[in-house]
Order: sequence, then structure tokens, then C-alpha cells
Amino acid sequence: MLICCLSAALLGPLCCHAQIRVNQVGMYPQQEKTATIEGTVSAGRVKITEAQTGKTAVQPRVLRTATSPWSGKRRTVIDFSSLTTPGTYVIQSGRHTATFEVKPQALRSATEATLKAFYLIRSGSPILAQYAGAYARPLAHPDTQVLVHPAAASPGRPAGSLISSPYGWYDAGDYNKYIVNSAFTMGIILSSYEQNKAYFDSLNVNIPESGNRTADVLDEMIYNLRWMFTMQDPYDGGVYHKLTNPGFEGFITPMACQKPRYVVQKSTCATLDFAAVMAQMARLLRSNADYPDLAEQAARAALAAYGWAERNPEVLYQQEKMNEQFDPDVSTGTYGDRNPSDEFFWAATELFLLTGDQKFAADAAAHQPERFVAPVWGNVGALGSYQWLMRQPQHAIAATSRAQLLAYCDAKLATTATSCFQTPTGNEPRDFGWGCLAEAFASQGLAMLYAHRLTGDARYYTAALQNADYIFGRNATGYCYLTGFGTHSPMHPHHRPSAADDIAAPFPGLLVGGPNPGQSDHNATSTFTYPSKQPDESYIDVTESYASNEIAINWNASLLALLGWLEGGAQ
Ligand code: 9MR
Ligand code: 9MR
Repeated sequence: MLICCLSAALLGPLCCHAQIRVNQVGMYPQQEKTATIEGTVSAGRVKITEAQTGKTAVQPRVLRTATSPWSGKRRTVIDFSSLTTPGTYVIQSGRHTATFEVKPQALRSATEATLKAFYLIRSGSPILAQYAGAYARPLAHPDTQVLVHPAAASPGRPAGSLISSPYGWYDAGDYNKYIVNSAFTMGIILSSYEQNKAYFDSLNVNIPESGNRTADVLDEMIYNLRWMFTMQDPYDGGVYHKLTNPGFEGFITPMACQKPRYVVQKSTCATLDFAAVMAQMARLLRSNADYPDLAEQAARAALAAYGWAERNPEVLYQQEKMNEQFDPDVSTGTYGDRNPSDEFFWAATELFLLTGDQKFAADAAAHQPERFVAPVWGNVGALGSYQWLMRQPQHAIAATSRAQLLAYCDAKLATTATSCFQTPTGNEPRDFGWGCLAEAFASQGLAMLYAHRLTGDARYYTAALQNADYIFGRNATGYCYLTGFGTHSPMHPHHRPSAADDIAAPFPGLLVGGPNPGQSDHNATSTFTYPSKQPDESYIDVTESYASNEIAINWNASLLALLGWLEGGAQ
């Protein structure tokens, strides 16, 4: 930063974007447009010019001067929504400048890259240059000989037996595959897909299946679905919690990994998440010409899984307890969840939509959440609520869901009035934490889009765009948090394939977790220091920072769901 400002100072009066925070990816001609400038500035000191000609484009007005509730920093929010002509523009405040673009389809390339990233992180198949360019790599993690861990043993599959469990995506910075998280990933993408089918169907992101008659986004989901099938024990319908190395690999390429892989313990949450997406895919793939048998297979798998969960309603995944009883010990991600009620709700909802069987509607009613929570891997109730709202609006479950959703969104909206970054999310410390850019900003943005579609109230739509703006640069650090996009984006995500290859740039189209005041990846021996302890500034672009700078499929999924809806409904 210092270097940037110094060199800019030598080159002339203009400086870097450090003090001016604006969406670096693009804004739609008709959307609300704001930027945040550090410190207190008056409107007269800020100019917005056309990048090419230097002509004044619009005179911004000061929307507010806001004070951060935790750091006390003063910031100025400027508004230039009256600028609706597509083009590239420069904001100048004193010595500082920032560039932004106004254009139709402003988020299309980000949407496409966010989807394409799933291809790049596929496990168990070669990634070919014709689709992946420089990110091509040979086959790794075939997972055709995976051990049944003692905690996963059943009479039909004793400990140590080998099963084949290929495909799926690598979860995140690590190489393991987790049912809870990949099912959530599919569920949130499909929730947006179902509301914006024509747009998602139009996306062609150049993957091996692009030539078939099925939408690329569904083909990509099917790549994971094929893995999920193998995670179900055919003897009882239960689903293994994860497929994993006993411990995390080093920072090596996928091809260099040699450690044994295990399927580990069945759990109620994994089994129900599995049932939900199997049922949803069965519905979406009905009479699909490319995959004629898949819908039927998925429906059977969903019903068998649900049956197991009914017989085993409280089998939690508790890794430490498991390690006390079984060997080898497992120390990889837990995706532990103490409450399977929301998973029951989601699974019962999808099975009701698939079968029409009132038993599932009654089960869903019995598990309906008491309040709305924007969906995250550990709380999937909203994925069920969304379906009642959009598909069964006359049902009593929908009436309750609607009141809960709107109460939630309205409470968030009320915080925008004093926001430093003109967003409904990010005005309270609890909005920051592990994966918050997706789990708070993107997921809450998506909730706003549901509220908008239900009510037609434009404030909700604006709120969703505001959260996208935050992710793309109008935030406390000035990062555009999507790799490969914007003028200042993460270069060192906690992502083994990106870190271990010989390409300087990380895989493109990946959203990092973002500011996490927990800073649990930092201790006295750490090789890095967080620049700040403030909730919204607890982010550092170093590979070591898995608590703020990892990438993950569920995070990309939440962003894809948000972006696809914004693009699909774009003005
Ligand atoms: O790489 C791991 C990442 O995927 C996880 O999210 C994270 C938290 O479970 O752990 C990372 O692995 C680290 C491990 O927990 C502690 N030693 C260092 C590992 C990576 O550098
Ligand atoms: O997203 C998960 C987050 O909510 C947890 O707080 C964190 C620590 O348990 O783990 C995150 O999930 C990680 C998973 O356990 C292993 N792969 C990487 C995931 C993203 O960091």
C-alpha cells in the first residue's frame, strides 16, 4: 500500500484506491451507486470523471458521514446513483482515486467464473486444458479404493473394506469431501436456479458436459451427485459424514497426495442433507434426456436415506468421541452440528415436493424452524422455507415462513441507515466470522431477493445489490474478495492447489471466507500478523490464514446463488 501510494505520488497527484471503497467488478446502470471514503470529506472535494476523457460525469452527494460502531472510524458515504450511462469512471478525493464501471450484465463474468470454479476444483478426474487453460492438471484422488473406517463399519461393510467413491469437489483449501457441506452447496445453488431457471440455463461455462442438452449448472451439480450416491451404505441407507484423509495434507498438489482415504461414520445431518438434495435433483432431472435413469436413482436414494434418519434421528458427528473409540484418529473438518431438526425440515420439504405424500408435509410442519436464519451449512432450515414460500404459498408453513423471513429482512434493512458501507449486513459484530462473506453477506443478500420476489418491494432488491457491492470492494479492507476480479483481490488464498502450483495467480472465481475476528489461525508462533482486531478488518491475504483467507464450495455456492439471481433479474 505504501509503495503504491509512494509511486503514485511520484507519478502525479493521483493515488491508489486505498481510501476509496467501491465495487470493483461493475454496477448496473439503474442500481443505487455509492462509495465509501475513509474519513470525513465534503461533497465538493469529491469528483467523478469519465476515465477516458477526464470530463466530470456527475457530482456525487454525501449520503452520510458514519461512524464504525467498533473502531470509531469516521467514513463518508457518497451517492452517485444518478450516473446511469455505461462507462468507466474515476472517483477522486484529494490524492486518492478509484476506478469503477457501469455496464449492463455487470455481474455476468463474475457469475460465470464463480460457477466455472467448481469445474476447476473437481476431484477424481483430469482437468483438461481446453476447459481450464493454465489450471489444467492430471487425474488425482481417484478415490476408487477408499477404506471403510472402523467408525463407519456395518455388517455388510466391515472395517477396512474398500469401496469406490470417486468424483465430487474438493471441499475447500483441503482435499477432503464432506457430505454436509457439498449437499448444502448444491441446495443453495439449486434454490436460486429454481427461481431463475432461464438465466442459469443460458450459462455456458465451457466444461466437458457443455455440449449436452442439460444446463451446465446442473451438469456441475451432477458431478457431485455421482459422488454422493457412493456415500450411501447400500445395506441400510445411512450416509457417511465424509470421505477424508485422517489428517490434513501438506501444501502439496492434488497429484502428490498419497495418504489413505476413509469414509467415516454415518450421521443424521449428513443423511438428511443427502436426502434433501437427492429429492431435489430427482425432481429437477425428471425426464432429463441426458441422464434418463438418474432421477429414479436419486429418488430411491432419498427415500432410503430419510428412512435411515427416522430410525437414527440423533446420530451426531462428534469427532473427539469417535477418536476415543476408533483408530485411526481423524482430525480434518468436522462440520459438526448438534441439531438435526432443520435438516429434517429441509429433507421432509423436498420429499414432499417430490412425492406429494402428506406424511412429509406433516414431518416438515413438526420441524418448522421458529425463526428465519439465512441458510448456512449448519442451518439449512431456510432452504426448506424458501420452497414452501415459492411452491406452496397457500400452505400454513408458507404463511409462517413469510412472516419470519420479512421480519428478519426488515430488521437487517433498518441497520442500513447508519451503515458505513451502505449495506444491510455488516453493521453488527456478529455479521463477521468464519466464511462471513458468504454466510452473512451473500446468504442474507439471497434472503433479500426472496423477500423482493414475494413482496415486490424494491428495497429488498437494493439490499441484495448492496451486499454484492460489499463483497466486491465497498468494505473496510478495500479488497474485492473474489479471486481474479477487481483491482485489488486475494492473491494467496488458503487453497492447496493454488499454493502448490507454479502459477502466481490463484485459481480464479473463488470467494475467500473474509474478515474473522476469531483469528483462531493465529498464535504466538504465527508467521503473520493480522493488520487489525476490528471485526470487519480481521482479514489477511496470506496462505497461512485459513480462518480469513480460505476458499470453500459452500461459499462459492452462496455467491453464485446471489449473483445468478441478480444477473438473471438484471435491469
Ligand atoms: O488446511 C486446513 C483448512 O482446510 C481448515 O479449514 C483448517 C481448520 O480446520 O485447518 C487447516 O489446516 C491447518 C490445521 O488445522 C492446523 N495446522 C495447519 C494446517 C494448515 O496450514
Ligand atoms: O466453514 C466451517 C466453519 O463454519 C467452521 O467454523 C470451521 C472450523 O470448524 O470450519 C469450516 O469448514 C472448513 C472445514 O471444516 C474443512 N474444510 C475447510 C472448511 C472451510 O474453512
